[in-house]
Amino acid sequence: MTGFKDGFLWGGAVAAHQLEGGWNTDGKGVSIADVMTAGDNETAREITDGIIPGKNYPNHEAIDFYGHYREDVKMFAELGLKCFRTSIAWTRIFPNGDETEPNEAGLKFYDDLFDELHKYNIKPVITLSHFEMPYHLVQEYGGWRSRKLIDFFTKFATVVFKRYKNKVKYWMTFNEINNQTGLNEWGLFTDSGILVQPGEDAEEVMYQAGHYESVASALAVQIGHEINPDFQIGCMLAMGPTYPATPDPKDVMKAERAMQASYWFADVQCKGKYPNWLKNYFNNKKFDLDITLEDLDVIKAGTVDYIGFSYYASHVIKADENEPVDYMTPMKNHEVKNPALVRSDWGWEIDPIGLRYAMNWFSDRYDLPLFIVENGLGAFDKKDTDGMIHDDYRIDYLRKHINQMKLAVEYDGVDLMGYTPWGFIDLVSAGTGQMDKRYGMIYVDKNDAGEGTLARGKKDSFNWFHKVIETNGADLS
Ligand code: P53
Repeated sequence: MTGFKDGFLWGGAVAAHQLEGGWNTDGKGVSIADVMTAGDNETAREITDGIIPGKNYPNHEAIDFYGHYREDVKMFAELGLKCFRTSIAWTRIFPNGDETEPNEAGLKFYDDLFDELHKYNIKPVITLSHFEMPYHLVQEYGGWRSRKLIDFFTKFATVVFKRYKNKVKYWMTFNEINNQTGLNEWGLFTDSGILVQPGEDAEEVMYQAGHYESVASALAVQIGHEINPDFQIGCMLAMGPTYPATPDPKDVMKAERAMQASYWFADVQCKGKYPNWLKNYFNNKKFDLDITLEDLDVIKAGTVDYIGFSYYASHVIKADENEPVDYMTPMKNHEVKNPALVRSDWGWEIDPIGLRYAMNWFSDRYDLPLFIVENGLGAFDKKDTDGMIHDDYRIDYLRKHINQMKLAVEYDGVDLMGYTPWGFIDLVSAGTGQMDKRYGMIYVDKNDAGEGTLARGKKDSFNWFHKVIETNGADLS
């Protein structure tokens, strides 16, 4: 017996652009992921002006799930998954984003995929927008700078809600909608299709886009519930708690500011209103934002059913003596290492207790069910002399996180719907575009240079996670 409820959604998570490949197959349009090159730990992914021949675009082929999904789903069933989180590539349904009619071949692909999942009693959990909006909407409308995007997005949402109303129950609107609050080029592009132009205030642009997305998300929640009242529609936030570097109240306040600056999206999507600090901040900054009273009513009426979130790492922040404690002083200039923690090969601080902390933080504030829709360790895997990958480091990471998750459920009374480790089948990293930053329990034979047979294989973590699911989390050994 564990505290995990009957029907707990043990699963695995991916996103369309990171595994499907088939980037221009069956009428699919170019997405923003299709114009991002491969990088690595030191080199940022380049966002090119359209597709430039000769450049390496890892998402174009990815792991060709588009061509392998039947055999892959069979393996997911063998793993014991109760659910499978993926996204619907917007560009398969509306290749440019602003068409009047959807692309039937794209709709058909997801019909087939969902049927295949249901064959094995695996429930699809679907993100509507996961870093893969149509590139045409960037070129033509400047991405989410434009209010028109609300119509394009809700049209897309309506089409897929109707089409899959009997095949999908669990939905999320925008993946990691709060990534853009870091104001870096990557987050603004992947979340909102925005490249900040000279003379623009990145912060103001981000708040405008974030507002339109909040309205679009709230409309989608309302539309979805009308189409099928049984739908469970959540938000999706990147959760990485920020701790103060010391008990100095300046550091504590700085950490509080960092949390506010990132999780205002949760207030908007869960409580249906902007937090007071942010309303004042908009005024103090004299931002000229298009936020109407009607929008605020929409936001109020379209609150989510649950909080989906990713959790990988925590952060530590240190106040600067010479600077006011402001909301948007860039995190990266003030982030310090946590001496209590060790880091992954990519420098992400491994903090299982932080997951319990995050669950308490969300649960106390919003009193909604939680769904951990991403968690995992990106690592270099090496084949042993027996040709197998003995990824005990990954098992150790997952075990420690599940243990904390258990404590949050059993002792803290957190209402948890499920747990879907990220990239349980190796795929293209969103941040770096690498294949060799692996999260998988299923190995895929392909490297950073794009070489490999694409053959699938089981790592040790596969059998371990199978047992965890089978015992509903009782046996983590
Ligand atoms: P990668 C940064 C911080 C937190 C979550 O990330 C992030 C990122 C992106 O780097 O993204 C989520 O692949 C995202 C997934 C992504 C995964 O975390 O950079 O929802 O698409 O792949 C892991 O190691």
